[in-house]
Amino acid sequence: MEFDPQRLAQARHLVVFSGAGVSAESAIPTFRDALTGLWENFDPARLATPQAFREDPALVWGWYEWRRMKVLQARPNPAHLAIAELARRVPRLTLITQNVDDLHERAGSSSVLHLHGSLHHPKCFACNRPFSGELPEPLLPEQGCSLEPPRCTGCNGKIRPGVVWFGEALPPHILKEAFKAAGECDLLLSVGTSGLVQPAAQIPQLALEQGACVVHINPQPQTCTKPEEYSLVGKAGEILPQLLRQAFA
Ligand code: BV8
Ligand code: ZN
Repeated sequence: MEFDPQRLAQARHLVVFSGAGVSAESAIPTFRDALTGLWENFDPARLATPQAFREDPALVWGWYEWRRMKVLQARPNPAHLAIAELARRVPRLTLITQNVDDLHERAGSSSVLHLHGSLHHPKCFACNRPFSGELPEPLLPEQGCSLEPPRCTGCNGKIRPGVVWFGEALPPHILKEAFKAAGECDLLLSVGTSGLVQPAAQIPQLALEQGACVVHINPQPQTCTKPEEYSLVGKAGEILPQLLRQAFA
């Protein structure tokens, strides 16, 4: 059975749950692809940790500044723009992202729930204060380099990326709001995520369990186990604009 795009037009509360795949067409490497050049021999789940930062702060800070540079050079793609347009078309939309870039915001989305934090809000590794200084525009070589992190003006501790590392808890209030939306929505679009990382990967399952319709949008076909679960195989930047045309033309 095919997914009927009219369900988008009939949605009462739509949740969009996005992963790195939604930024892929903005040339932002997905989490696994981000390990090239200097970092190509690192396992992301090992580099995106407090231990790695403790061991070699310049290596980790350099990786995040390289990724932030990629984001500053990037532009939102049709997938981000379609999601921002959806919010203007349905009665209620909750946007939950695993991404640490600000491309949803730059496409016009607001109140984005960042489950894994953001590249754009660095904070102090020692006292947790937000970094009050100005980060210079990162001009790193394409293959990347180590970069000493700036210091906290409050306690002189090392500044770290404002992201949630493996082994760190997700922001409780954001996770609670995301679970609540998944628990009460009638339609959830899961866009560009491999669903490997916990607890974020529970979001589509929670929606399915309470009877919502869940649609996966990914070039990799997703296994659908429930009657109300669909897999649209393709790029988000192509499928989402097409769904909008079919639903709201
Ligand atoms: C926690 C921020 C507890 C950092 C990220 C077993 C062993 C060890 C650990 C665990 C385990 N089981 C669970 C865990 C815990 C661990 C975990 O899940 N590990 C995984 C590896 C198994 N989880 C945690 O540690 C979490 N914290 O559990 O804390 C706790 C509780 C209380 C108190 C203290 C502690 C924290 C997880 C958050 C980690 N941080 N990001 C950073 O970005 O550097 S996760 C990071 O990886 C991304 O945010 C993303 O969410 C995730 C995966 O990245 P990608 O693979 O790039 O992206 P994605 O999965 O979205 O895949 C890309 C998809 O896009 C693909 O499917 C591809 O086909 C598709 N695609 C490609 N092109 C397109 C496309 N789709 C559409 N259109 C296209 N054009
Ligand atoms: Zn500090």
